[in-house]
Amino acid sequence: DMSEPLQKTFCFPTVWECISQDIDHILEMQSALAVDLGGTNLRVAIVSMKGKLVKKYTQPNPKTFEERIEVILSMCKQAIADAVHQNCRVLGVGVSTGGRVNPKEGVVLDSTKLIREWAGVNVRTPVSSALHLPVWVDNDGNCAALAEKKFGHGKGMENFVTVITGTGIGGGIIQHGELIHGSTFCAAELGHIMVALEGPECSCGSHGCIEAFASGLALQREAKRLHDEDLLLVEGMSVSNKEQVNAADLIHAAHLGNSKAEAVLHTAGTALGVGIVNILHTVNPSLVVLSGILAKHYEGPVCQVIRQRALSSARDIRVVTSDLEEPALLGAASMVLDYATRR
Ligand code: BMX
Ligand code: MG
Ligand code: CA
Ligand code: ZN
Repeated sequence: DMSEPLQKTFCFPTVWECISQDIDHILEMQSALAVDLGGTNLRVAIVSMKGKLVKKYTQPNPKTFEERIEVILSMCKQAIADAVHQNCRVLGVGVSTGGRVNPKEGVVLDSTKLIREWAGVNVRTPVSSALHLPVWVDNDGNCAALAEKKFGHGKGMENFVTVITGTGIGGGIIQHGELIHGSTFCAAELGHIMVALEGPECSCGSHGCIEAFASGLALQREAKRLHDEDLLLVEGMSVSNKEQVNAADLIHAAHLGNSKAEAVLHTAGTALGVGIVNILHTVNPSLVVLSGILAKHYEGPVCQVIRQRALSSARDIRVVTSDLEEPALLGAASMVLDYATRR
């Protein structure tokens, strides 16, 4: 019998193995460009179908409209060129941005002073016509929620909320598996939930918003204030440049036992916690995902405030810190990956 040795020498893959390897190969190649416009940075990334950040680019977010569009386009062109070398086929561009966004039109309706010259701006048209790719746009907090839903703790969850702390505070609400945008695309601006009648001034022009207590910018403001009053530095601590004192220095000081810094962080965590209790009493989600650099510092205080101040039916909520590297970018990419591959 001749077939015996032949079978032993070659190991033929089954038809099914061939097909699934093919599919894997295609999935690997398909990717999205993600753009994230924040109060400080403009970031672009190549993101694979599986949510892998293949390559990331960062620039300061320019202060003028024209320069911003110019930088977006040049960063995207660079990323498209690099994607070719990485064997990635770019299906489209997803844009995550601070501000109120009409995602149907790809228009930023208005923004706080964190992003100047960014009101009544059509982002889709210039990006799409320069790059010859379809473009999706949504608010950054909303994008963060989409990322949690597709790749993070929100997988398979019908009702959850995310709060992302960066320069400001962004939010996203998933209800019945979908984002809530509201009647004028201003829903889920969770950073501007107010928790004090006479609180610190917010970048939106109001007072007492959770963003004015607990954002990166708010902590930086407090760190600078303490430093100006010679109350920030404790033994074992130094800052190289007084202009660059920031939230990290405040956290460092608190960990070294600076009680003033601890008090600032405690107020910030409490304000955020009270804001989140308000969210629980509005949409009653089953999960809250905290993300951004400060999330792990806030998880404890937020849980404590919920235990103390939420109605008992809302108290058993799960609060977790995101395990995603870049929720806003991943969510921007998910708009492309979900819609561009829909049949
Ligand atoms: C501000 C507001 C939100 C945004 C949030 C987080 C603007 C320009 N921004 O509250 O729309 O979600 O900041 O943004 O109106 P980031 O700057 O922290 O990324
Ligand atoms: Mg951001
Ligand atoms: Ca939002
Ligand atoms: Zn505000």
